[in-house]
Amino acid sequence: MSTELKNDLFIRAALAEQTERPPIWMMRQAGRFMPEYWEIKNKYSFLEMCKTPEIAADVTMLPVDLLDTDAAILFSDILVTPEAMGGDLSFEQGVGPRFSNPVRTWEDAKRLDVDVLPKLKYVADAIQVIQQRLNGRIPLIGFAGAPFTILSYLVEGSSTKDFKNTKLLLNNDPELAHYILQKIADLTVDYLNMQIAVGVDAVQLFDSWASALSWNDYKEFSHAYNQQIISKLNRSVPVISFCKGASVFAPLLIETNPNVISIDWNADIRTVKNSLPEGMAIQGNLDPFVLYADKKVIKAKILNIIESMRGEKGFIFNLGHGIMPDIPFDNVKYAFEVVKEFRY
Ligand code: 1CP
Repeated sequence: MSTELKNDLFIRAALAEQTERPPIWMMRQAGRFMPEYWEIKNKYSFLEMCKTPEIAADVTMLPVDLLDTDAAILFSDILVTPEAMGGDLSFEQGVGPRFSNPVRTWEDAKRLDVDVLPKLKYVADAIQVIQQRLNGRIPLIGFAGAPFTILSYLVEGSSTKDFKNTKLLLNNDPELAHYILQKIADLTVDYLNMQIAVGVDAVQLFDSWASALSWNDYKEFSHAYNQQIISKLNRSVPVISFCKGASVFAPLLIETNPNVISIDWNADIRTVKNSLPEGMAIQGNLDPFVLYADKKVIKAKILNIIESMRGEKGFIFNLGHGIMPDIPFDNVKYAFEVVKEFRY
């Protein structure tokens, strides 16, 4: 963790302290909506970018410099852990991530490697380079994918709309699902604790596809593992638990005892905040599609969220999910300005 931060607004909010305005960063801020990202992306493959610490640091710093964010997020991907486990991963332009060797049988699952930290040394190296570049300017967030979300990519072999193969596995061979989920959970604990040891200032667990599950399946196949992971983390830095579907699953998300829960846009943020135990902070929850709209609308919808949190301790402004690649950069910049000019 950085010894002294020049801007510690994000950390103070994550620790449920009152701040003069909400800190702001955006999920997927280090990405494709920035023309400067494409200048780098056109020269390298996505995995090359993740695996070359200097390039990962360059991309991490793009939104920090261009948008003056209150937190940086490590440029990497949740899929680097399943890749290190043995997944043959590629990212195809316009198609997204693809594993050529999906994991669907016991035989496939037994081959998954869990002793993967040496293979992920490039992440530790990137964190060190980024922290040198940040030089205490703002905190750096590390992250990992939650086991269920990672499982869905390993089983489907790609992005999916209906999670058909994943659900077939959960329903037909829950024992196998649990076997794989436990492997992912174990290495996620090691991976996040490694990021913390190397120097990130906070970590976020991304359970992007939890919303595909019923309440009971979420409890059994997702929540149980997230709870296990968070209980085993080195709590010297704040832990953020993000879940798409948090509007429904918030009571369970709270049970995992993170410092911050990060919610999507379905719920009224004030209502969810009021259901949190003392000392737990909240992050969210603008619908990212608002950022396609006119500036007047962007401003009104941002202010609506911020105003509704007046008097609350521990609020980090963010989107309810990642920013889309074709959102105009100028609109994103404007959203940052609106939040940064606000004072409670
Ligand atoms: O083609 C390209 O340029 C690559 C696009 C890209 C980028 C910029 C991918 C491929 N990943 C990333 C970076 C990334 N991914 C970050 C960097 C830091 C930041 O937030 O700015 C982070 C935190 C992620 C996390 C991630 N990857 C998630 C969880 C967050 C979320 O949005 O739900 C998920 C689900 C992924 C998988 C993934 N990686 C990339 C793609 C295209 C996808 C598929 C998404 C899908 O299945 O719809």
